[in-house]
Amino acid sequence: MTHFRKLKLAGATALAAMSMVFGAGAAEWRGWNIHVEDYPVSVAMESFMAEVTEKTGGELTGTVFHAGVLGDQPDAIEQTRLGIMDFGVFSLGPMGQAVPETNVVSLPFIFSSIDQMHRLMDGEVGAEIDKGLQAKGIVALGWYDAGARSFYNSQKPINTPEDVAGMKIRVMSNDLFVGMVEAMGGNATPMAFGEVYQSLQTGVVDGAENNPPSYESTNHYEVAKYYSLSEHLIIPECLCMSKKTWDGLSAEQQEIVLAAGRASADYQRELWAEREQASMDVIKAAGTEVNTVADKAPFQAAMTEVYDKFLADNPELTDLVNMIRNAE
Ligand code: BDP
Repeated sequence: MTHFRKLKLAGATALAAMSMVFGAGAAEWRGWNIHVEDYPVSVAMESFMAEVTEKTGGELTGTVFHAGVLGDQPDAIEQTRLGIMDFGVFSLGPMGQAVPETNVVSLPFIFSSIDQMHRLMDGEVGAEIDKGLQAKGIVALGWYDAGARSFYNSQKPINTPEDVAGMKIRVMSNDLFVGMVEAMGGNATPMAFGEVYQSLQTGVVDGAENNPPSYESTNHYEVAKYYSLSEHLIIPECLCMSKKTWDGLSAEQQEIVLAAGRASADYQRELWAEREQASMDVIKAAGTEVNTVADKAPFQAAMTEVYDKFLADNPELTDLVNMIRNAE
């Protein structure tokens, strides 16, 4: 027997022994993350995994892969549904295709504030969306903060919807965001997050939209120096687990995992608040021209057609939309 073959056999025996000790669910979890390592989402995901490992006495272990090295978000969502990926933090923005309920939080200006978003996501609205996710093979363990998204571009400050007209704007992959930009007269280009920097730099797009930490952590401010606080989207993010992985856990493990997910969401929200401030400081120091959109009403008015089309296409989601719109 060759040395190599002996080694392989020894490895296989060790694996078999491990699965006898730990059962079938003993494989290392793989966690998907699009952000760089020091981002609030990333730090909270690490703390989630560490707590799960600690509280299960090492029964459940895993690795978080940061910076999108495991691929783009739409693919990662599919892989999580299939159980190829065990968990990940996803913006609900690009989830609409797979899970229609998530689209309600991608409607522009649907939440009146970040606090309202948290309150509703931690209550009935979050529960409804979790139901939709579960039907598609995903369990929501906690809702993370992603602040509010605003426009940035390389041309000029935006103060009115007319300022967006004629601009090429990158959006996340979801028809709702295409409709949103088109309703202002702009041209929307759905594109992966990782491609935006170069597209801004080479003029493939004039602008994009995101929250301050993402605008800063991706260095987009270097190539699009006008940041206009339109705050048109407040989209929560989900610490999501594959239902396949979840179903393979014991009741006791599920309890630990859920508690760790909730705790990591609380932690992430704290980190988020700090990072938002720090990011604003970084971009201002770098010479970004930041302007507040004094009157958001014309932007909101321009969204009427987006809502009309959405409700016509998804009548079954009317109650969920109204639950948010009528909330205090
Ligand atoms: C960031 C979200 C991330 C999205 C990204 C984007 O945290 O999940 O992929 O925006 O614009 O704010 O694609």
